[in-house]
Amino acid sequence: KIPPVSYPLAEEPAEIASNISFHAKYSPHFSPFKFDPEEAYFSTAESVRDRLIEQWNETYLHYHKTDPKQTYYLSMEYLQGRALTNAIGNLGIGGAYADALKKLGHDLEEIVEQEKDAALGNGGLGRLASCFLDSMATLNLPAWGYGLRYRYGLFKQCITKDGQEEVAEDWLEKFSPWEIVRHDVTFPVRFFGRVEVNPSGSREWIGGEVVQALAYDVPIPGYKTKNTNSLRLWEAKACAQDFNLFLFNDGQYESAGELHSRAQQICAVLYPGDATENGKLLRLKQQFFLCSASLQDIIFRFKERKDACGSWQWSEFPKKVAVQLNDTHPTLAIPELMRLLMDEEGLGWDEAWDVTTKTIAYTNHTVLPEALEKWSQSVMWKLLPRHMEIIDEIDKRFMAMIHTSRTDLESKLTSMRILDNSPQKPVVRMANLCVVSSHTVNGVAQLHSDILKSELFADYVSIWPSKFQNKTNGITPRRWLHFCSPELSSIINKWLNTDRWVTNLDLLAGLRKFADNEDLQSEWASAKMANKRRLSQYILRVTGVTVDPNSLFDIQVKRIHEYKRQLLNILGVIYRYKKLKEMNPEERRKTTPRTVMIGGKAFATYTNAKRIVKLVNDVGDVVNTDPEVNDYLKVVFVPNYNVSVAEMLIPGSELSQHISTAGMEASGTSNMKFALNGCLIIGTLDGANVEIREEIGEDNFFLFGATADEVPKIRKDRENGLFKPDPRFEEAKQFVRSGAFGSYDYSPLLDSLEGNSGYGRGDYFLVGHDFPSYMDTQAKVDEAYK
Ligand code: 26R
Repeated sequence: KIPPVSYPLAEEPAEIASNISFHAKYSPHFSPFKFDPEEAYFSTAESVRDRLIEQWNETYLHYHKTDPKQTYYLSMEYLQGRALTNAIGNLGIGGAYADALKKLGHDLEEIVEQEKDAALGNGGLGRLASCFLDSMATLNLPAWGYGLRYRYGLFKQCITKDGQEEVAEDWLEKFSPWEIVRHDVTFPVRFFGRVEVNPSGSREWIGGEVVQALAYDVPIPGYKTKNTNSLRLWEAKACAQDFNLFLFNDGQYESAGELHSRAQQICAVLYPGDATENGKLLRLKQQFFLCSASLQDIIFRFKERKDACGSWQWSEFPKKVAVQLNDTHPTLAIPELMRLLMDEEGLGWDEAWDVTTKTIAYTNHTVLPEALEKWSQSVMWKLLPRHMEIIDEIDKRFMAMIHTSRTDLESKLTSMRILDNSPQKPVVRMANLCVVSSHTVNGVAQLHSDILKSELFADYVSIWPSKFQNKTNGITPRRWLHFCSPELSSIINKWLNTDRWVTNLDLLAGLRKFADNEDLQSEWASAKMANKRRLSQYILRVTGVTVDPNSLFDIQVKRIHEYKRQLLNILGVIYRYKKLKEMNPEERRKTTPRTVMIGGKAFATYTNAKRIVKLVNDVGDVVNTDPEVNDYLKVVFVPNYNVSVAEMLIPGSELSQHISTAGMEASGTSNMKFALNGCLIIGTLDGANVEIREEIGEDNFFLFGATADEVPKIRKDRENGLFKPDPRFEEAKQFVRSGAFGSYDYSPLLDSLEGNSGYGRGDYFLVGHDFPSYMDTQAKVDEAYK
């Protein structure tokens, strides 16, 4: 037990300032006697962390005493972004810290910019995980996140004359003040090896290589509550015994440290490329590492709490533990929980299965076939022999159940099974394993959940009708309005006469009755203008392009993907540019000036996505330097889109584009962030757009394009040669082919929009089909803006 210690937490700016100075002096990170913005950031963060630690320990003790059912969110990704503004905002001490820093000669706004984004995720799925953590803490839910502490998170995107270049981003270069290493929380995680049958008949997984999982905890403070949850990130470490001193002293330095460097590889990077066999194996190791360490920790905590109150049974486990799988990436939690219960705790199959299925739930985040995980059975047998035995048994029992009680489904069994034993490449279908082993399966927006039931998981619905549910995604209103647009936030406070909307967004409906009030409108417009000016300055700083805050700010930011159709956006811009060129000056003056901003990262090996990035940049270079049109159109590629850039862009937006091919975007979450910031949407009926449109009203949503149920017929018609392209679409493509945007060869990209079928052809994403209705709808946007 730690001897009681009291550490007065400062409330007054003067005390806070001295607290910050204390950290600068006694926990220095740089040479003494300097207190530049960077040192000021670290000292400020440490001073904030002191407060979090108090609340955090109290929260843990509270959970420990009250032993509530606890949720564990298992995710390979967290896109946390920066933590400082969020922490002081949630603690309600933002003003005091700003004043304290002023006393120390610094400006809080500049200090928070010193922090590097924690980008341990790729996009929507990772940011959703981080938003959930924030909201669960705010709702006082006992909920922890588990993830991996990647040494290198998402790459930094640099734009060169060749387009996107990926550069490693060292978020831990100088240390993160928001993580605390728990040297006492370690678990062994095994790979490879073999299964041995003990004389008693029980099975044991032995041999292979063992690495240690070491816990790093990140505090997750709730808003205006003491509740502070944890995000526990695992790091892989080898032990001292794994270092071969003999080899080292023999001069064989690399071999001596081989086990150490193998352990280090596990958490080296977020999403290691899986084009090679090595890459696939490493990704699978990462997934198992997360699952095994987290479940050992969960079981340890369950037993600790149970042992404290006498005798207990394993059937109580699902009453205390809920494990939510963020997509199929942590699927191995299923066989790992089965293994721990049977091989380590001595339960029989039926009992272990009952506990496992009552504990585990699965969220699906995509219907794109290329994103549905399938792992080679041979790789799995090699890396995880005991888990493959268990998966094999789950598969067998599932088949037996169909044969005995659902003979009507026997003809579907080959595709419903967990194992795909096709001779060319036997694989494990992770989504099927999740569906069979989880008590609930959810999609992330109503339309997406409906598609799961009618397509991807249709065959299972009659077996378990109530297993399939919808949980429409959400976002934290703290980060995505209250903190990123303090101007708009205080206007809302003023008109609602409360700030309770920050934790209860339904209250925003109270603004409706003031919608026509001119004072509210002008206050609102001036907040928007302030945010547009701030954004303009940012754009100038990072791109050198001057944009006019009086033009319509039109933004599309998300990962670059053909289904998200940034190509539709830029082809529309290209057509607009061509028409502007053809106009006389007087005609141009009648148009609505627009600044089109597009940002997002392309996966390093996704060639067409990279071509889209290059095209947007090339179009920008031509348009922005064309004196005839650049008062009426600017095209900006916003480099290195990440959480912090989003916090700058979204408050300054007036129109945002969510224009995926209907049925392909599971939910989208930036659509919610834009809408929350009073931005109108141009979009398709896809993902959560459907529900947002119902909420914000049809007049705030510029709808266009095919609907999800029309898409299959449109594709079929095209295959049958029935597609008649709109002349505007042909003109836009032809303009690019003519070399108007430089000599780069865009034909592979444009060719993907041509022909009636074929790989990389036939316009699978319906850009050509939706182009005319997109252009007509953009014309309505221009009129509305006037
Ligand atoms: C395993 C690998 C191939 C892989 C596939 C897919 C890795 C990562 C992904 C990311 C996917 C699953 C993703 O990010 N999906 C997004 O989830 C968001 C949160 O639910 C949705 O808003 C968004 O529509 C969806 O694309």
